[in-house]
Amino acid sequence: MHQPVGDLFSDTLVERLARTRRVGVLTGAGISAESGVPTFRDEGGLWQRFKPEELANVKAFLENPALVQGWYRHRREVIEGVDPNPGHDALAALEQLVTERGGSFHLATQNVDGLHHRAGSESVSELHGSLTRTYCIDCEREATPDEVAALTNADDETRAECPDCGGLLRPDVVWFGEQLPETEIRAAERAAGTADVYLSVGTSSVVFPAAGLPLTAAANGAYTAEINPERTPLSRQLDEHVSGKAGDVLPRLVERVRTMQAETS
Ligand code: BV8
Repeated sequence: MHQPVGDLFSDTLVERLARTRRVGVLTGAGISAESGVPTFRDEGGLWQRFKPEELANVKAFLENPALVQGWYRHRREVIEGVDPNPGHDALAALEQLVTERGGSFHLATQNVDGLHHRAGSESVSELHGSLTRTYCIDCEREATPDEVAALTNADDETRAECPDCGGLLRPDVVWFGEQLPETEIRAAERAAGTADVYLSVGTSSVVFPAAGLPLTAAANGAYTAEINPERTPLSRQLDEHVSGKAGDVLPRLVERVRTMQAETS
């Protein structure tokens, strides 16, 4: 385990990010926390009021569509009012640094808030879908933003139904027991399996298969680091744990990478 000397993170981590060819990153709700988006399992997090089995699965949705639709409606409203934070911006800047030196960069996110795209990240796999899309479970037609906006105004008791066929509308997110989108998880597993260095940022590392990606990277010889104020079940299996907030650590880390890359270019 490479312990940082003096700084939050080790020189090894900076060197790997500045000098190797393939960089992979996994993010979770923690990177959006500083934008004001509640996490799932922290104090006051989304799940604190509900259990995953109560909301994020098809059976719960069919048994109580208005509750689940209302929860996602609330989360959409939260996301409409927030912006990417310096943690998101730093990962977009890191992608630029890696690609401009001819390297490859891939970001896999469990988040459904679209903030990585808004920060300018390009190579992004949304493993658990996106809150920005809503579709009908019967005819599978995607609801337009205006139709979704109309839902947002519905009171919590009203079931949101497809204007065409009357079927129930659901967010285009991956619920427990549902398969992850094939192209997204395949790209993420390929990136983890070939990475020279892999960052796991802001995730409690308890939801699979996403939580397995940093382990895949480690098993294939990548230098792996976790950025999180707390330790997680993965901490002792990775090379380095950087104890800090993404919005504090990532900008400092990327600045060190930029300086080292400029020195050696
Ligand atoms: C599947 C919906 C096939 C979207 C979510 C293998 C082993 C064991 C179990 C399984 C397995 N394979 C499948 C399973 C079952 C299940 C699972 O993993 N269960 C767990 C709970 C044991 N997985 C599935 O069902 C997946 N489907 O594999 O299909 C299958 C099915 C059944 C059985 C076998 C195979 C589907 C998983 C997706 C579920 N959908 N949400 C939404 O509503 O958003 S999960 C939900 O948790 C979110 O997607 C979220 O992204 C995810 C993980 O949470 P985190 O992002 O990590 O957030 P959390 O709050 O937990 O943690 C925040 C962290 O940030 C903390 O560590 C905190 O310290 C840190 N932090 C806080 N502030 C900051 C910070 N870090 C940095 N900076 C800060 N400022």
